[in-house]
Amino acid sequence: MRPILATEAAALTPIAPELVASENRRLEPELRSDFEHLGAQLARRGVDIEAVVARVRRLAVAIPSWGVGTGGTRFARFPIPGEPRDVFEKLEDCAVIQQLGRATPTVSPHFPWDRVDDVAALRERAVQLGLGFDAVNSNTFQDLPGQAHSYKFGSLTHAQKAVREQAIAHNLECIELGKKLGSKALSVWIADGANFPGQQDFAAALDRYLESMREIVAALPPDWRVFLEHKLYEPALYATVISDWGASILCAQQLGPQAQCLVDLGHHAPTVNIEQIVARLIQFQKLGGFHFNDSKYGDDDLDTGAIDPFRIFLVWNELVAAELRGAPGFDPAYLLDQSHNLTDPIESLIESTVAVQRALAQALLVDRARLREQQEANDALAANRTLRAAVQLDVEPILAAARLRSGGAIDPIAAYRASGYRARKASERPQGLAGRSGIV
Ligand code: LRH
Ligand code: MN
Repeated sequence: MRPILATEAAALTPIAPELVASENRRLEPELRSDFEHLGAQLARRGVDIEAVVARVRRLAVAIPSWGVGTGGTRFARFPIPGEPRDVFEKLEDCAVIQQLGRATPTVSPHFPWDRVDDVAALRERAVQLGLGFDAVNSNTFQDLPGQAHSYKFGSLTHAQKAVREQAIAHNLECIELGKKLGSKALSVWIADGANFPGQQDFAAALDRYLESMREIVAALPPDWRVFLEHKLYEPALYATVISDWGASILCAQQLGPQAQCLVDLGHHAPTVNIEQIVARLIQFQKLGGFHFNDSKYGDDDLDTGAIDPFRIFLVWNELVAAELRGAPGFDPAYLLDQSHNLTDPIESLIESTVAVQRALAQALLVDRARLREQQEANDALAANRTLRAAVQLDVEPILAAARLRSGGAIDPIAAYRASGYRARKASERPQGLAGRSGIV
């Protein structure tokens, strides 16, 4: 590997380590007393706070490369100063999130948005920044300039074979890119569906999906997985081919052990019981992973935990229960998938990672022996109280201690704002050139 330039050395820890250390020195005395207090409270409940901290420190959440640029809606996008203009700058911003939060060691790339000429240089840059690559995302929901066939009427399920072959070839190319980057999974979300009753033969479309996915699964290295991501609607507004967990698990079972289901929290109707879907997917060894975010109405891609933190706790309650009982084949991938229209994406991704850690810590505090007794005794109220008791404790000292012990910031948002990183990037990354690096 060639010697690291001075500028790169500085970029390796995007924020001056001394700044983080001085911020921590300011906050540590308070954290220590809060931690001891919580430790005593938990000890009375028979919970070892150190074990909870250790488990939280082992959690790794992948950052979506498309999440560090500002997102938008069909109405508008409001870029902010210093937006990343290419995947190398996206990695730099992801390194800030990892430096301060110490829970996001990998980035999930999206192709062709993150396409580069020199993939080895991209991997080397990530290594220099202390990052790796998680699942690679294919994209057959947009047409590229000069593309032979349009995806207007679908991709892997399109009625015309030539379009399906083009989409399959793109997914195979993503696998090759992922192999060069050290990924171990391909994530496939397709927009395929219909806007009118009668427009699509539901069974024929699903048959074409399976036929195309079989070619993609056949190209996977033996230690890879493919994640099938279901979504109720949008952009298809009448019927989506892979619309729900039912369609997804049926296809994953048809496609074999390397095919698993990915649960994007925003891809369900508002009233759907997502934690029960998670329990089902675990039971049938088809839970591949998550795209965490939050929503009130549709696929709003809001910050995880910003709208309904209890819902993500209920999901983690199922995940922790599965982990503790040693559920067979249980190895979900955890990723964020968000679109940041009004906030600094780095702050939102830091805060959203903490929201995932918080849900894990709370789920680890559930008194499961007592809960099981109450469930078997049909004592509904007591069982619900036992579950809710876990979210009524302030677990922030556990999360801050986990960050501190992993070399991060006790208060990552305060450290980020004190660093002036965004202002520095605003001068380094002229606004005019701010590319459309996010979702719009
Ligand atoms: C689709 C989706 C999918 C990504 C895209 C960026 O709504 O959740 O996971 O490919 O967002
Ligand atoms: Mn998603």
